Amino acid sequence: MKAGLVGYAQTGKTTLFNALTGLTAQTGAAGRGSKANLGVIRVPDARIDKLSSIFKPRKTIYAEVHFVDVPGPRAKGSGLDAATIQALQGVDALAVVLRGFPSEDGTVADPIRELADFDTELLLNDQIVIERRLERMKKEKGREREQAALEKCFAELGAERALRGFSLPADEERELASYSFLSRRPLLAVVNVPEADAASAVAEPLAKAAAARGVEIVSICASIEAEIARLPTAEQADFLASMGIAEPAAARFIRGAYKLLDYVSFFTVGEDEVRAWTIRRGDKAPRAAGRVHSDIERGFIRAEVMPCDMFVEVGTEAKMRELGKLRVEGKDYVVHDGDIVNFRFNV
Ligand SMILES: Nc1nc2c(ncn2[C@@H]2O[C@H](COP(=O)(O)OP(=O)(O)O)[C@@H](O)[C@H]2O)c(=O)[nH]1
Ligand SMILES: [Mg+2]
Repeated sequence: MKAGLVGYAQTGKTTLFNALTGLTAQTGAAGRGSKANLGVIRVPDARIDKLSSIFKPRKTIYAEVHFVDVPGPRAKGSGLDAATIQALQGVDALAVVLRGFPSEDGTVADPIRELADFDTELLLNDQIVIERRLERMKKEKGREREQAALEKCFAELGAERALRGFSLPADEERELASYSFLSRRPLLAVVNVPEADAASAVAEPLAKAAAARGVEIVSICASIEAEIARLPTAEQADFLASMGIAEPAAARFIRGAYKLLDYVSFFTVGEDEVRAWTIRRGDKAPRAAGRVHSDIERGFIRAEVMPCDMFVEVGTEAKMRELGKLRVEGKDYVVHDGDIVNFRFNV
């Protein structure tokens, strides 16, 4: 998964990026360059840890999230520049960082306002794209359905509603497949709260405002988390506990993003490799096979499936088979979160 951290200047994007990735990109004015920072983290997963202790494989591979720290608009209403738009179009999840701490000059935090302003930014950008497209289409023939779909989107945006909650009949939906509207992307809001609120849940009014926009929200204190990320791994858990924080920012962020995108994980196991793979909830076995290799999807015969939770208790595939818990599934099988899958294929 690729996630883009966006938002206004001085909201703590780079600090959060550092906290999530354990890297140290420059924060503050000096770090506000035009280039995006790139980082990768492994998705923590206790199930993979357990499988790895059973198989003792040569390689243990966790799912990964790639992060881009996008410079973003400098001030409200300044619009999204071309570089930002391009960076945003390449990500699966948009995460907007909202300032929840008082700024250096003492300006109070207003994350509800900031979320509304940023959403407007996305929405205006889509409006411009659609307007231009409709203008050009006037001269083209045979594109009535596409035009109708775009006009409906345009009306929705005109009512100041983002497109993420907007649905169209399937035939019109297909016409929009080649567009990547920013306001239609799943959006995760990360409110960067002061240290005193590091362990608190998202404030009720902000949680409601986010829900009304169809936005998932998590609360993180980026400055504390960045400090923690710099500690040796062995000391991190104690420090978190002393702050009353149940789990590190990366884990909370990833959970929010997975929920938002409706992602689930399945596993492949063996002496060579224990590995987590990410798919969308509802994906069927051949599509899941395609994550591993396109040949396996092409030559898919069947999938042998065991639920991970039961497997780690039982301990061996032979016993699972005896218990009748190793199932053979075909191409219509919907892969579940936590399935251990062995694909049979022929190419
Ligand atoms: N008090 C406080 N300051 C923060 C926090 N996160 C970032 N800052 C400060 O806000 C300024 C901007 O941070 P930066 O991460 O560069 O923001 P960006 O412009 O969004 O990338 C820096 O001076 C940070 O030290 C936070 O959680 N609390
Ligand atoms: Mg920055």
